[in-house]
Amino acid sequence: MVENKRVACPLDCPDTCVLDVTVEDGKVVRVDSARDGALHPLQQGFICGKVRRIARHVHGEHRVRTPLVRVGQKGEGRFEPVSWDRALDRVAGRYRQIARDHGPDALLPVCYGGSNGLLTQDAADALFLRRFGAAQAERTLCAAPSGAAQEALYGRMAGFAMPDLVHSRLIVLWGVNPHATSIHTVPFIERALDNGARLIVVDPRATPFARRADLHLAPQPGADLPLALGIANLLFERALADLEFLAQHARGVDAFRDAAARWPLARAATASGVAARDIEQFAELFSTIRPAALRCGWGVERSRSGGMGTAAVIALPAVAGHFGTRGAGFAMSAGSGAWRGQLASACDEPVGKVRSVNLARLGAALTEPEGTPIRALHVYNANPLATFPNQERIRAGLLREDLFTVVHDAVMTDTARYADVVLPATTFLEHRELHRSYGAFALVHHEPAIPPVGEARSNHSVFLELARRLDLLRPDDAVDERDFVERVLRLRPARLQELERTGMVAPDCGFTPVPFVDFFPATPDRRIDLDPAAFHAIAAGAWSWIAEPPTPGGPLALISPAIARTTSSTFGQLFDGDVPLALHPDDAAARGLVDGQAVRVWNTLGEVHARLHVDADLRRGVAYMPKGLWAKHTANGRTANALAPDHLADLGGGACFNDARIEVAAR
Ligand SMILES: Nc1nc2c(c(=O)[nH]1)N[C@H]1C(S)=C(S)[C@@H](COP(=O)(O)OP(=O)(O)OC[C@H]3O[C@@H](n4cnc5c(=O)[nH]c(N)nc54)[C@H](O)[C@@H]3O)O[C@H]1N2
Ligand SMILES: Nc1nc2c(c(=O)[nH]1)N[C@H]1C(S)=C(S)[C@@H](COP(=O)(O)OP(=O)(O)OC[C@H]3O[C@@H](n4cnc5c(=O)[nH]c(N)nc54)[C@H](O)[C@@H]3O)O[C@H]1N2
Ligand SMILES: [Mo]
Repeated sequence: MVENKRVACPLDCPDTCVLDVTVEDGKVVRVDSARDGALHPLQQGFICGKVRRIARHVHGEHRVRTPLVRVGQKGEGRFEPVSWDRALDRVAGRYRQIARDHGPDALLPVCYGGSNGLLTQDAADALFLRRFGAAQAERTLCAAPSGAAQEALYGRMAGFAMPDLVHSRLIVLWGVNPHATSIHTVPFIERALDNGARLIVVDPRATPFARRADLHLAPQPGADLPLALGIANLLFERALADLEFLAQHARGVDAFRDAAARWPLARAATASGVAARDIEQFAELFSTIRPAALRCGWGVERSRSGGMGTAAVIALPAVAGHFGTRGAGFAMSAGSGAWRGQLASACDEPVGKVRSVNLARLGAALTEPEGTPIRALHVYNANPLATFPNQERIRAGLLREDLFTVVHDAVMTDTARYADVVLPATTFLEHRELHRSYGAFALVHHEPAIPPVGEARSNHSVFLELARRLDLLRPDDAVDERDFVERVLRLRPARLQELERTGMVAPDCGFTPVPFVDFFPATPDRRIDLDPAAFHAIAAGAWSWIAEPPTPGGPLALISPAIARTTSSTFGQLFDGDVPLALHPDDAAARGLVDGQAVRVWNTLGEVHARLHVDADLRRGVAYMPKGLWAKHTANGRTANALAPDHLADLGGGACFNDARIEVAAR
């Protein structure tokens, strides 16, 4: 039987596509963009190649189909199938025993961005984990420094709507690579360029848009703060700042101007590695062309000064007064800020007094615990061995014989190979989901398109089963998935009906609201705060920059941004072969290395064996290897995260992937 189903993609991508799924005898045979009805304006009727081919992920050979228990050594990947009852008894039994012997917060949940859905995280999982008393995981792998920066300056105000980029006369792409990470913004930017808009890209490598830009600034990774403050200083110094806008809509302006004044042109140029004349040109374009839109990505935040760096970047549209018209403003997590008062948390269970563990330091938490050691990990929506910094330390932790590791995933990930128990998870095609986009102004809801593959079960079902087995459920608990949906939705009746009818709805401000017209900063006085109190609390002080990463390494900076073939590590099982390490031709020549050569890449944290790709698109002194690779993608099973340090960013306790410093030699 052939059926058509409609679902929405909740994977960790800003674009949130609504999909038409053709199902034949319970199997997915075709996935494409929804074309009629419920489409938000960002999607434009196309989807990425990864999700178009998702049937290989859902039904392919890497799929985990039954619960598994380990029979080999940890990491060996040898397992034996067991029934759900036996697997859950074993997990619940161990959790109970660990709680008794070591306290319940010896259990650490490890959850990150595998699913961004509102039913697959912070819902039944939170109910179970909070009642059990598990440790609290600080989810800092991504968006923690930039989230703190946005909160401090703008109170997590929404950004501009991506489709409105067509109205911009100047577009700034700062630390973002839309061709890989948010492909639906690409046509809007192209249309603006076709209409004569100017483009500035700030990125240590020449991304596809950098090659088309009027101006490409390639700073040293982690040096956005001196660059952005240097630009702000020029704007003030040369009377290019919009003082009227600042007087009306910002506070802390004098303190910010003083901070910027510490970065006169020559000093900003030296510190950022960007030529003084390019900084001047940025200031000139940015102050004279309107409307101007600044899209800040997540490349900026992943370093020691990434919080302040992001804050300085998103302060620039305020200094130049780029708000209040369509096609102007800034955007990061654009749509997230628009739902205030319209969505509630799916779980109102209070968090007890439990220890808190920063996941960006998972390896340290497992190998050098402060206090009682962690005795159990429950991994879901995450593949920490592939995606978290300081891979070797995480591996050492996962190898601990006294650590009980449960991994709940749809496929046999690198992390799952180290598990004691692997539980098969449903994909979003196999469970109900509710998802708020972080790129589009849209909320989507869907029912399963196909029955669970094999014996897969959803996060919802597994956490409730565990809660039941550990006597944590109460008779009056409303724990159906629909009850969780109901608790989340605080929409006005008309919007609720629209969501029920079409599966998608915009927030109250609509699909394409305009900053400073349809909404304002969500700070207490609705002004932009350019001297936030939160910044004064950090050790280095407000608007300060740390020149060098604290973790020593080699002379080259290694960045590891996203690629189009994976979503973080998701879908990594679907391609094989060596993924190269890229170096600038001069850096390769200085080491006597040639394209295609086998190299070893190392620092004090680890070593990766890869092939060399000589790449003139990189800034000199910068090496590149993608994020989200699996062990099988390099010759020695180690990836960029074996070289990524686990010190924390200045704001939000964020991970510092792009602070890796390395050396490269022939192997
Ligand atoms: N070197 C380097 N590393 C990085 C970064 C970097 O810039 N450089 N960036 C970081 C960033 S931006 C992020 S967001 C993180 C992401 O890190 P992770 O969240 O660990 O990575 P993902 O690949 O998104 O998701 C992990 C797993 O979730 C599973 N999953 C999906 N849906 C479900 C579900 O419904 N239930 C269960 N149980 N599992 C599910 C997927 O199958 C996948 O294996 O990685 C970070 N890692
Ligand atoms: N296909 C696909 N789409 C994705 C993802 C994916 O893995 N694959 N991941 C999703 C997730 S979890 C996220 S967080 C977003 C991330 O999406 P993006 O915001 O695009 O972030 P990154 O890929 O980390 O890096 C973007 C750019 O920043 C540059 N960069 C690196 N270091 C610096 C620096 O110090 N300063 C500056 N100015 N630039 C720097 C990199 O060269 C890169 O081109 O994309 C989401 N979308
Ligand atoms: Mo991310």
